[in-house]
Amino acid sequence: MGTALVYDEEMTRYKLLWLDPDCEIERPERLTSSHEALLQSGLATRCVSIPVRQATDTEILLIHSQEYLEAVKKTPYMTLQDLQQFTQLYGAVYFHPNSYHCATLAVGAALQLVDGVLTGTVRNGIALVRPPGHHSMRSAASGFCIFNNVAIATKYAQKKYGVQRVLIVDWDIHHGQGVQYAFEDDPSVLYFSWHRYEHQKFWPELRDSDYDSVGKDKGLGFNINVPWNKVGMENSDYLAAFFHVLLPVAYEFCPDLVIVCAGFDSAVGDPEGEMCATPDIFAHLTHLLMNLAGGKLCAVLEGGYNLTSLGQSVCATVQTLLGDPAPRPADLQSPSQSALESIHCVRAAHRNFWSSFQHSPAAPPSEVSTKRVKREEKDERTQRGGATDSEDAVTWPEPQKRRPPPVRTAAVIPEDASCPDGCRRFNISQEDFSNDSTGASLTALVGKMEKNEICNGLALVSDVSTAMAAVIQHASALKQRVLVVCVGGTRIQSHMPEDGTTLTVHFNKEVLEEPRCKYYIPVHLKRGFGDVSGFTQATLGLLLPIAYQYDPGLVLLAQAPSKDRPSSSCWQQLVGLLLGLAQARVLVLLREGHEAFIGPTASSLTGTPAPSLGQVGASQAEDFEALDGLRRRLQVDWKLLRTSVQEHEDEDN
Ligand code: X5A
Ligand code: ZN
Repeated sequence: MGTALVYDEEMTRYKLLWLDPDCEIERPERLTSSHEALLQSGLATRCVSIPVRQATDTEILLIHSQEYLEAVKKTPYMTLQDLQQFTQLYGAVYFHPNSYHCATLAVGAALQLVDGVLTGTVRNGIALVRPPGHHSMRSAASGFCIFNNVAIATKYAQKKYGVQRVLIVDWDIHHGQGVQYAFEDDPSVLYFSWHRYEHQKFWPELRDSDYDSVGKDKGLGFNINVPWNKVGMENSDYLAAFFHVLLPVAYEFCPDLVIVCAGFDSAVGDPEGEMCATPDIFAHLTHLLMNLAGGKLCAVLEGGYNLTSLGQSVCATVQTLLGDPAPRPADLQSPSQSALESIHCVRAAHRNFWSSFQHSPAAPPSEVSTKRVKREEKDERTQRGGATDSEDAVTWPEPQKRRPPPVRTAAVIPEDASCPDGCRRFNISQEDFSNDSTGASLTALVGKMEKNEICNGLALVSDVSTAMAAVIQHASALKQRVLVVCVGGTRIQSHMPEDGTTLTVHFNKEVLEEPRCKYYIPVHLKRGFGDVSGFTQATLGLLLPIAYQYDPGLVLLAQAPSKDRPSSSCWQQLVGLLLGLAQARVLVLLREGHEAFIGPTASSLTGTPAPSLGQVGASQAEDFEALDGLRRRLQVDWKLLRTSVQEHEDEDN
């Protein structure tokens, strides 16, 4: 199952024909250089090329009005003067005689991608298109956009394939108001957008882009806006928005298809966004979406105006779609105060619509409201000494090369057990499968993972504690931080070091324990692992933020003996999400007697998207409340757990 690349040079054949400082950044080179970056890095040849086509009138009319379509259709025959005049009808957009043709190809490219993914020709893919689409409305062009590629693709997927729920993730730095307007009363489409807002001072300066636009009528709750009120947002701000807003809702929504409005003007160096997130972050944003909808993900290019940053970001996204391990999310800071204010406000605005937020404080305290800052306040950009005049001054480190190991998944299993699909059998002693040889095999395996010869692995062991101790000892000799995720069991037997060389998160149903130290975190799930919503809440809102901040070099996932086991789809989600850490160096320990988990574990480790969990209903209040309480206690140490600005709690410790 491959990754589609939908691209055609024809979409580079239009440009701005007159002077307009607002529009000059939208240039043909955006596409040529992104495509060139994919060719140079060798990623393009690994993708399945899918040709573009022109969208039909009927398809364009899924979103746009007849009058608007007819008007745009006349532009190829206009004089330069007429084109300029026509352009004046709209905001921040330009027309060229070839714009209409390219706009039909951009829509057609998105539709071809949807076809590829929904027929199963490919698992996922990206469409590199111009013009972008997310600003265009039923009867209006806007912000370089003519037809709304993603909105049309969404309707098309629903109509042609009977897809029920579509999640649109708009990580472009502008608000896709066109997408919001197209679906704001439609509960079958969940639209999430973050965007530079600056209390309505940033283009398109709409009141509708704020966090309190939550959808209308039947679509109440299905429109989620995260307004960024300051420039300079970083990786941790974006991840916090994913962990604490998008992902809990997305899992609850359970989409059948994910479409990304993949604008890369949200990355560092972009003259429009002026944000500080690095291109690598798109590897993680992509990864975090790849276990939704059974992996059916279509990315459609929107903005992105710094050609270097754009090329790197496109490559980070495509390489992740292809299944290569993401780079380590090094040095994550606390989300900024301003980002936390926004996240707090969004969660509060949606608390009645999504069970994950039901314990969020009701209304943002007035001093935390993002409306607090008066609009006439001094411009942030000049205050920060940011990139007002020279965008070229912004630099960032070259992204690290991602070199996937030659072997993806090793399996340490008894001789008589058959090797799961896609795995390489890895036993030190083939003849004698005893405890000792298992230990030796495990340490040898960890050594090979460290040397980048094998990416990840699973092992069937007779005693999980002993195996765990052996792995931890060996890993610490290699000076690797180890994240231990233990599911089930009563208490971790082996004595874990508490110096930060390992971090243990222990999900269990049986015992209620207090965290012993910053590096031992027991998570009590009263209702057990059968409770899908409690499990996802704990994984998304607690485990992942801590794990990303800890940034392990190795992840050890162990299933301890327990009567209560997670469903295999929960387990696969957990494995899939953990693969975003430690460059996918994940070692899974399964206990003899749990052979049924070998297949699903292997499938996830080899990169198969986890099956959907189904629409996640509300968990019993007590679990959510307990998890929220734990999250609040731990956020002193683990700042990526924060969902709001802290007044005094921080200083308590
Ligand atoms: C697709 C996109 C931006 C328009 C900016 C107008 N449009 N100032 O990024
Ligand atoms: Zn944009």
